[in-house]
Amino acid sequence: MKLKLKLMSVCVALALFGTGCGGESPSKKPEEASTQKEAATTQTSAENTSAKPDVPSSALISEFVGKPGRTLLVTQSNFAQNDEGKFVVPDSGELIMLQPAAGDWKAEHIRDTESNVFHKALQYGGEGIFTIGANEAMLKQWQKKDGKWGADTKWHPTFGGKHNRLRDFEMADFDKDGKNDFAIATHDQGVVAVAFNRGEKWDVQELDRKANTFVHEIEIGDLDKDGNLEVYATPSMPNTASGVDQGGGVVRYEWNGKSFDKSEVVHYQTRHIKEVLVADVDGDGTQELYAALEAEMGENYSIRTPVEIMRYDMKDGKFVSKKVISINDRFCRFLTAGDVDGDGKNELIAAAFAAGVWVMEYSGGEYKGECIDKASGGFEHAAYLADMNGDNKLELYVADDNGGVLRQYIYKDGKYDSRVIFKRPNPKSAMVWNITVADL
Ligand SMILES: [Ca+2]
Ligand SMILES: [Ca+2]
Ligand SMILES: [Ca+2]
Ligand SMILES: [Ca+2]
Repeated sequence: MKLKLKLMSVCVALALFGTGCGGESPSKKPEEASTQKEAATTQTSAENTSAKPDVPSSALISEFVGKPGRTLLVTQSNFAQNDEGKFVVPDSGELIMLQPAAGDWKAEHIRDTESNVFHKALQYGGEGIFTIGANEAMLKQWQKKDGKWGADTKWHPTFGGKHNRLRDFEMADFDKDGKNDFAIATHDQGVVAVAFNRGEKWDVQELDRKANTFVHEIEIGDLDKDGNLEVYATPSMPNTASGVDQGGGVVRYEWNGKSFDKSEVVHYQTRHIKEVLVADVDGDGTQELYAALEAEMGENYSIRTPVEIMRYDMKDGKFVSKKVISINDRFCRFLTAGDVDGDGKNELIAAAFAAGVWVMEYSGGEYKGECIDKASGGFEHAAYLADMNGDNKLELYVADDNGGVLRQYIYKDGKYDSRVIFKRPNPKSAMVWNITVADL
C-alpha cells in the first residue's frame, strides 16, 4: 500500500546542493541575478543525479478526462533577458489557466505588466478571479466578458518602504455577512490586512504593521472551534542572502465580532517560517496548524539545523508544539494536505527547495515521511492537491521550477505516477509562485 523509503538517501544528498539567496526575487532587482543563477545551479544538480525520465504514461493520458470547466490557476513571475541574454530582468505577472483536454492540457494566459509577479490567484465564486501582484502591489478582480479577460483594481497600496508586495491571500467570510473577505500578507512594512467585500467597494483594514518586516503567508482556520475565524500570518525579518539569523514566527488574529485580537503563536530569534498550513490531517475533527521552520544556517550556507515541519495544536487557549519531521534542506515553502492515496486518511505534503517532494502519513500519533520525487525543486516549488477529472480522488500538482515544468502525480497501484502537463519554453524565464483550482 505504501511506498518504501528507497529514495531517502538520494533526497538527503540532493538537499545539500542548495546555495544562497533570500528567494524573493521578482520585485527585487539586485537579487535577481543571484536567484536565477542559483536556480540554474540547482537544476544542473538535479539533472545530474536523476535517472528518472519524464515519460508520460499513455494509460494515464487516455484515462484522464477533465471535468468541464475545472481549471488550475497557476501564477508566476516572468523574466526578460538582459544584454547577455540571461533571464534576470523582472518583467510581468502572469496567470496561466490550465484545463485537461483530450490527451493533453490546454492553457489560457493573462499577462499583466503593472506588477512584475502574480503571487496567487483565487476564484471568487461566480464573480471571476482575484489576483495579488507585487511591485506594484495590486489586488485585481478579473472577469471574462465577450471572450476577453479584463480587470478591476480593488486595492493598490504603497506601504512606505522599499517594496510593495501583496505576497499571499486567503478567503473567508470573517464578519459573517454572507460575502467572502480576503486576509492578505504583504512586504515590507509588516502589513497584514483584511479586505471586506462591501458590495461595490472593498473596505481594507490593517490588522498589523511593523517597519522592515516581511509577511509571507496567510492561513485561516478555527482552531479553538468557537465559530470565530483566525488569521495566521508569518512575519519575519527581511530575507538575507545567506539566511543567517533571520528571525520570525507565527502571529494569530482572531475575529471578535468587530475586529481582530492579536496574539503570538511562536517566535524564533535565529530562524523563521515562511509556510503555514491549517488542516485537520489527523482526522479528529479539529484543525491543526503546520509550519515549515526554515533551517538554522551557519556560515557559507552550511545547515546547522535542517528544515523542521512543526505542528501546533491549540489546547486550553495555548499552543502546544510538536515536530512532525526534519527535511535536510535550507527551506520548504509549500505544505498542503489531503487524501492523495485514496485510503480515507489525509496525507501532509511538503515541497522543499532542493530535497524533493515529500508525502507524510499520520498514524498512531506519529508521521512517517517519504520522498516521492527527489529531482523536482525550486525556490517556491508550488504544490497543490486538486481533483481535476471529478472522480473524487485528489491528484497532486507540483511546479518544478528547476525544470520549468508542472507535473501531475496520481497514486496508483502503490506508487505515484507522474507526468509533465505543462512546460515553458525556457525554464529560467519564469518562477511559479502558487497553484489553486477553479471551476470556470
Ligand atoms: Ca464578509
Ligand atoms: Ca476561533
Ligand atoms: Ca486534527
Ligand atoms: Ca491517504
